[in-house]
Amino acid sequence: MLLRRCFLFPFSANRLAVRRSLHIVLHPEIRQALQHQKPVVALESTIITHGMPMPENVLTALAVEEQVRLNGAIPATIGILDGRIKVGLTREELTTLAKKPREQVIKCSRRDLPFVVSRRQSGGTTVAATMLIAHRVGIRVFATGGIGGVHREGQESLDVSADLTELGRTPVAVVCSGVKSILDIPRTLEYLETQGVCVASFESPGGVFPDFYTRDSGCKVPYNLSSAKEAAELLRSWGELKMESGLLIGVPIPEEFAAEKSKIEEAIKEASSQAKEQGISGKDVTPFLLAAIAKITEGKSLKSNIALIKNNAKVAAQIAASLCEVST
Ligand code: PSU
Ligand code: MN
Repeated sequence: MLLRRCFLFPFSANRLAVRRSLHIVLHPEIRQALQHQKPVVALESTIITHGMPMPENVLTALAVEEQVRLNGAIPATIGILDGRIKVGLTREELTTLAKKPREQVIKCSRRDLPFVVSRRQSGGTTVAATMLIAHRVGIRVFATGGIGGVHREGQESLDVSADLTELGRTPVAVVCSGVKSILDIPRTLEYLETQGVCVASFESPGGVFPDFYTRDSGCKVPYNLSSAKEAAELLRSWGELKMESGLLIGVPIPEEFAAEKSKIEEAIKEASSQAKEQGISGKDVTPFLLAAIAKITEGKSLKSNIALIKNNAKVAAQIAASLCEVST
């Protein structure tokens, strides 16, 4: 597939010199792509280290990268190996990270980065950490499954994902299937509004926001994008305005993989009460709930998870490519 160059890309001035940063190692393909202003899509690695079991994690990560390439962009999976922050993990590195015993791999959000680097540890980067690193090297588009949010009863526990504050302060466009229905979606959207994050749905008439496993969270967002081109126009204006906050694009899960709302709700309730009983807290909550829901639904939720992230990678690549003009 012919890769396109960005001629009118509003960030090209920034991108002419690929930004160098201590502790960050760019894969040569990514360095070249950024130097030549080709479309690049960042991908996170917590989904590999903490979000899915083996071997689905590796297979999904590779399938997601393939989707990005098939749709005209270059994938840059971000993760940490022995204290080095890698942008563009190779297949071998990705497999090494996935195969490490869980206790040796840290789930790295913004706050965890300096510690993990100082101890030369390895880790999967969350949406927050991946955004931060992507921005450091000049990548503007990032695809994932779902972002973290305000947890149910978060108004009591203050369990609010650092992904939301990162979206408020880092200019990266995150393409996802909205906010997981294990979270409090209305409060998450309120919080994003407070943080000044522009939130839009994608090909979801009426601006209905997706909720990860199903297409309709029952919540509306103010804007809907009806094509990758429209999304690219939004990104262009966002760049021209030099917004210092992120952008969130919610793509509903493909119809054929969507879960039945009542069944998934039941599984979520069951998983949440298991978490409470077992005293799961802090950063362990999300991985625990994802694994418990997969078990309760006998793997169905995992299938939905894989389908939606592949679809998001496709949309993100099309948006990144659409920001560029065909080279002649
Ligand atoms: N959604 C998934 N799988 C995941 C995550 C989200 O289906 O692994 C990860 C993402 O990396 C996200 C993180 O950034 O969980 C949020 O965790 P927390 O709520 O602890 O911030
Ligand atoms: Mn949390």
